[in-house]
Amino acid sequence: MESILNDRPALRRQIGQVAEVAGYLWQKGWAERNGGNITLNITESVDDALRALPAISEPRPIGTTLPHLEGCWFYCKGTGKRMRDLAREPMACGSVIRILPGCTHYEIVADEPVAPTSELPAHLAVHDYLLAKGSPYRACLHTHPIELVALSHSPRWLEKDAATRMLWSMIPETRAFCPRGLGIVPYLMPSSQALAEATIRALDEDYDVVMWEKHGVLAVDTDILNAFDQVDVLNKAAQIYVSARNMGFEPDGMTDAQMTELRDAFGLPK
Ligand code: 2HA
Ligand code: ZN
Repeated sequence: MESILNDRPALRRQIGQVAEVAGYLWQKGWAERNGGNITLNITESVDDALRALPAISEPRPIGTTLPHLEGCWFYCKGTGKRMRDLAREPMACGSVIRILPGCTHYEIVADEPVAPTSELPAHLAVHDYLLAKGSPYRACLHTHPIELVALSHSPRWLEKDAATRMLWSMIPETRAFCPRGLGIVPYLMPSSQALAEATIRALDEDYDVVMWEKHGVLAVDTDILNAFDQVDVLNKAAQIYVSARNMGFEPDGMTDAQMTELRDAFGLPK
């Protein structure tokens, strides 16, 4: 089949990682129906032949101006598409788009005219923010991890860094592998510009993973596997907390001294 992935091993590998993660999301029960979305900044894998391809859609508005996305290309999960299908057919359940000059519109380039994710405003705003600060992060993941979303239903865990401290203290790896913790975004309408703006503010407080209250998380990292891993270690910690509560007790958590020792031993940023 004709695909822009043919004869482009770097791009094929990146999209293959998206498909791999989509399968994990489904298996974990974090991607009911069309839940969750993934975008990948693939600009560095775009060659002249790809740049020369005509669009397969009309220009579509982003809804805002994102000046750092000039010349950028993205793989985006398609709106309404299921992660479990994307795991098998990433180019039928997502598409490659390019940002048009002026950074107010995009167009779909390949392989099929699949409309990008409903959370495109938040995802593109995040990529714009990452480029503006010179970050090496190129992947953005939104998913609905069960235990983390459950935590966000209690005001106790919406206090700044309350969930971060509890999750870090459940098992040492959590702090080592999600070293910036969990930022909090108060409930806002899905797909809204307000949610996009609040997400950027939360990331800018120095988090790689942020909780959208009573909805899900958004995570950023160098590639999609690393973004997934950060959410996975946080949710594992939440599951340990839930298990202890189900056994009838509030878990002690590691002590402050043990946590500080870990931070210093691993040279962690917080
Ligand atoms: O794409 O999860 O938040 C489906 C969603 C929107
Ligand atoms: Zn969602």
